[in-house]
Amino acid sequence: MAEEKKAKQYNFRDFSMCEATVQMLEKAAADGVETAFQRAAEMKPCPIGADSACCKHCFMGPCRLNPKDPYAKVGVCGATIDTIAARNFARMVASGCAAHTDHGMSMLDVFREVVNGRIADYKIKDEEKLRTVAESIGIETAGREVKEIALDLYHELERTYTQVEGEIPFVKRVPPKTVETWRKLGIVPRGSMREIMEIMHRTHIGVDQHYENIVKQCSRTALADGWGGSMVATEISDILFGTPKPLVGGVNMGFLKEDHVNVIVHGHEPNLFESMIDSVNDPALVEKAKEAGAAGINLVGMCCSGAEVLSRHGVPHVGNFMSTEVVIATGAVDAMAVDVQCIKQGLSTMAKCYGTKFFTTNPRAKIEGAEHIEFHEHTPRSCTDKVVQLAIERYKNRPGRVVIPQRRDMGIHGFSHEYISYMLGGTFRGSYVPLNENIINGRIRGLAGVVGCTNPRVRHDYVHVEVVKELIRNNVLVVQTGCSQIALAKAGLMKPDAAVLAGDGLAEVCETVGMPPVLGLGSCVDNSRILIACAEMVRTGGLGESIADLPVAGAAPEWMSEKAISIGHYFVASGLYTVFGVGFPAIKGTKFHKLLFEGLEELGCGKWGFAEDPIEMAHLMISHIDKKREALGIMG
Ligand code: XCC
Ligand code: SF4
Repeated sequence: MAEEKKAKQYNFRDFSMCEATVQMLEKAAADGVETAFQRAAEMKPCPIGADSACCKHCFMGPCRLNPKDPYAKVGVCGATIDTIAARNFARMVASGCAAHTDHGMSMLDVFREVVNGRIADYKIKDEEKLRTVAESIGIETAGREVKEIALDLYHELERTYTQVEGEIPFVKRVPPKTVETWRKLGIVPRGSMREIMEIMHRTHIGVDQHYENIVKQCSRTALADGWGGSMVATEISDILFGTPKPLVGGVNMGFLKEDHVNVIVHGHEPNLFESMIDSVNDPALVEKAKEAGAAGINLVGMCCSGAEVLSRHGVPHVGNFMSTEVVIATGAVDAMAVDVQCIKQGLSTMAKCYGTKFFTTNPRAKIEGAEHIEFHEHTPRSCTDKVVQLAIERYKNRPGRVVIPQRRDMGIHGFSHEYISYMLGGTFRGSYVPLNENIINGRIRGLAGVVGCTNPRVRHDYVHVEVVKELIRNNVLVVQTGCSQIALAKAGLMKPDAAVLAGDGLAEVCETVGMPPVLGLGSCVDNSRILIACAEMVRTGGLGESIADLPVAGAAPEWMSEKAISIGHYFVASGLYTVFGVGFPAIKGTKFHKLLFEGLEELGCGKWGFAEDPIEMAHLMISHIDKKREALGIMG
C-alpha cells in the first residue's frame, strides 16, 4: 500500500524516454514493486562524495572537505583536495581497468584451452582475424599452421597482463607519434596487473601525494585497459566467435515472445551467451519446450554481452542497463542468466516478485537470492542447458499476467573496426566510401564515439539520443557501443533512413551507400575498436600524425560505472577529447580538475570535458572537431 502511494508521485516519463521502460515502470508500480529509478529519486547523491571531496583511504578519517571552499581544509593526514580527488579517480580507473582486463584475461584463458585442444565447445572461427591480429604485433604467419600462430599469439598477449617490464604488445598498433608522446610522459603500460597493483599502492595513505604523478599512473593504467585488456577481449572474441559484419538486428522489449520460453542473458563475457545460443537451438530442449506447451525457446540479450551478440549474430536485444529490472515486470522472462558487471542486486528482488528464475553463473559474481549454476568453459553446456530446462519449468507455471510492450526497432549493427577501416579507404557494401577522404573534403566533419551507460540520475536514454541527433545534424559521423548504442537503436537512428536527420554532407554519404549515420560497434570492451579505427585514420593519411590530431571526440552522456572512467581516461590519454555528462568527480577550479580538463592536452594527450545538457555536450565536441580541422588546414 505504502509503495503504491509513493509510486503515484512520479511521472515515469521523467524517468525514461524509452516507451517500453515507461510502460513497465507503470506496471511494476501498479504491482507494488520499485526499481532503481525510484530508489535514485528517493536517495539523492551525497554532495561531498559527488564532488569527490571525501576520503576514506584510512581510518584516521573518513575525511570530508568542503566542496564550496575546497582549499579551506585538508584531511587529518594533510591530504589536499587535489590529492583526495586524484586518488579517488585513480581507484576508479583501477577498478574499471581491472574489470575489462579480467574479462579479457578470461577470454584469453578460453583461447589457450581451445588452442591446446582442451575445450571442444568453441573453436577458432575466424582464421583470417587470427592472422591479422598476429601480424599486427609482429608474429610471423606465412606458411604456418593455425595452431602454431595461435600459440604464439596466446603467449604474446599474455604479456598484456603479466609483463613486469617493457611495453604491452598492442602498443605496436598505436601511431608512432602517439607512442612517442606516451614514452616521453612515461605512460606506456607494462602489464595491467602491474599497473593496477601500482595504482592501489600509490593511492594508499601516505604514498603518492602529488596529483600530477597520480594522474600519470591513471593514464598508464587506463591505457593498459584500452590498448590492453579491452582490446584483447575484443580481438580474441572475434577470433573465437567471428568478426562482426553489418547485419540487420532488432532491439526492444517487443522481442520477448509470450508463447515462447524466454531466456535473457545479461552481462559481459560472450562465452556464456555463445553456449546459450547452442542450448536454445538444441532439438531436445526445443522439444521439451514444446511439450511444455511453448511454441519454442526465445533467447534475447541485455547490456554489453547482448550488444556483442547483437553485433556478431543478430540476436535481439531487449534493453540497456536501466531496463534490466523493468523487463522482468513483463512477467514473460522465464530465466535470466547473468555473469559479471552491471548486474543490479535489485534484480534478485525483482525476479522473486515475478517468479523469474535468476541465475548467477560466474564464480566471481554471486548474488544473495540467486541460484548459482556455475559456468565452466570446459563443459559450458552443463550450465546453459540447465538454465534452459529451469526456464521451461517456469514457463509451465508462469505465475502472473504477461504484458509485453509491443516495440521492436530494427537497425544495422555489427560495424567492426575491420569494417570501418575497410570503409576508411574504400567501400561499404560494394559502394565507394572513403571516410578519410570525406572528412578531408568536409562532407563528414569528423567522428564522434558516443558510448557508455544509462543512469537514473538523468532521463534514461534521452541524453544519448539528443547528443547523437545534434552531432549527426552537424555532419559528425557517430560510432557507438554498449548501452548508448541500444538507446540510439531504440530511437531508430541505426537505420539507413535516419540519414534524413543528418546534415547535408553526412546525409549524402549515407544515402549514396545506404549506411546509417550512427554505427554500432558492440559492447564496452569494443570501444577498443574505436581506438583501432583512430589508428587506421592516422595510418590512412591526410589527418595528421597522431591520434591527438584527429577531428574526433568521445562522450559518455549518461555514465555511471568505474569502467566508464577508465574508458574515458584511455580515450583522453590516447589523444581524444572526451565529454562526460551526469556529473564529474572533481571540483571545478581545483588544480586536479585543471589538469584533466586542460593540462593533459598541453602535454600532447587529449582532455576531459563535461556538460549536462546534450546540445551543449554536442557543441563542445563539434568545436573540438573544428579546432582539429583548422589545425589540419581542412576547414570549409
Ligand atoms: Fe554497464 Fe557494459 Fe555501462 Fe552498460 S555501458 S551500464 S558499463 S553494460 Ni558498457
Ligand atoms: Fe583522511 Fe588522509 Fe586518511 Fe584520507 S588518507 S581518510 S584524507 S587521514
